[in-house]
Amino acid sequence: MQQLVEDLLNGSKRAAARLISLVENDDLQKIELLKEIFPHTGRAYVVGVTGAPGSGKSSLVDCLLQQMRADDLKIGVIGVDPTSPFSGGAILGDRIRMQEHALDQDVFIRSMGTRGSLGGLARATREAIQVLDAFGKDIILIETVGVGQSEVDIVRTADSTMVVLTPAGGDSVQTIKAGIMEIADIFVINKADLPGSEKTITEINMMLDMKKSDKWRPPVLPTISVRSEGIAEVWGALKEHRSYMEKSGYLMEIRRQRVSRELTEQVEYLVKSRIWERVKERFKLDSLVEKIVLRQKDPYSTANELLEQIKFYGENGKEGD
Ligand SMILES: Nc1nc2c(ncn2[C@@H]2O[C@H](COP(=O)(O)OP(=O)(O)OP(=O)(O)O)[C@@H](O)[C@H]2O)c(=O)[nH]1
Ligand SMILES: [Mg+2]
Repeated sequence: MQQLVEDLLNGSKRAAARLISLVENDDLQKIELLKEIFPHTGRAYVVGVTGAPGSGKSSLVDCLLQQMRADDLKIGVIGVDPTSPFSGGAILGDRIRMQEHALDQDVFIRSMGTRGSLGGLARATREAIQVLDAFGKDIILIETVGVGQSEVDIVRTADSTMVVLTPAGGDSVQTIKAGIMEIADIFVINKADLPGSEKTITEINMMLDMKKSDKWRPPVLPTISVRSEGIAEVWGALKEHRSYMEKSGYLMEIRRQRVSRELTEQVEYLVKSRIWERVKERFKLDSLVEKIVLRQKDPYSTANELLEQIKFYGENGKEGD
């Protein structure tokens, strides 16, 4: 693994791919790995791209990639699909266009599916970001499908978030879930070649204007990704938002909150796994379950008994509660 990390730091795409598989599979070595690469992280800027299925996220990411490469930036792309159990990069048809970039040494593309739980996916995504950050990517684009809670969790990892919408046609944009209004730093109205895009843009602007705030006012930008139209404006807005985040101190603030959340999560994860290790070592859970089913015991006192009887040791071997 030491070798893999070294290769990663030396720019090996193969090492990056293998290390992401490692974190994705929740490999036992993963904590060691994350420790190892941590000093090399913190440089990349993370951009979330979310929106309904088929709204044109991948096409937009593809166009943005070209813009960013023209500025000579090194780019990582992670496609996260909570509805897909697959992962590894070669599954979604819409990624085929992006494969054109596969030969570019400075572009790394990877897709990730659920495999485990959704919470696990958000975690694996964060860890994959760490790997690409250590790999030296300047910008990491995260594409997530949909706008449910799991995507919001993933988006919380991003420094800037773009929400991709399409012209509402006859529908009113009022149907947009409240959640997205909150997470968007930039609204992209893609497929602006379709009817109704002007109306959609006006409506979103009106909604944004009702929310009085002295903070960042998200721009609402039309694009036609299939023709690479409007992309320079989106890239410009992204750079503006980044500079706003840096100058206002919000970037430090959200990164601090993120670290605090991750530390909490990591402690909870360790406590949980160590307690379960001990419990499983000492007790036959099945027979306890049986007794509870037969009403010979109740789950509440049983849980207390289990915790009272196990000794909980920290990493240095000292006994604790
Ligand atoms: N008319 C029009 N079609 C577009 C535009 N951008 C994307 N599309 C088409 O919309 C379809 C979906 O595009 P994708 O980029 O795969 O959308 P996506 O949001 O990544 O889709 P999922 O990842 O499956 O959620 C494709 O057939 C694109 O060719 C656009 O600006 N105008
Ligand atoms: Mg896509």
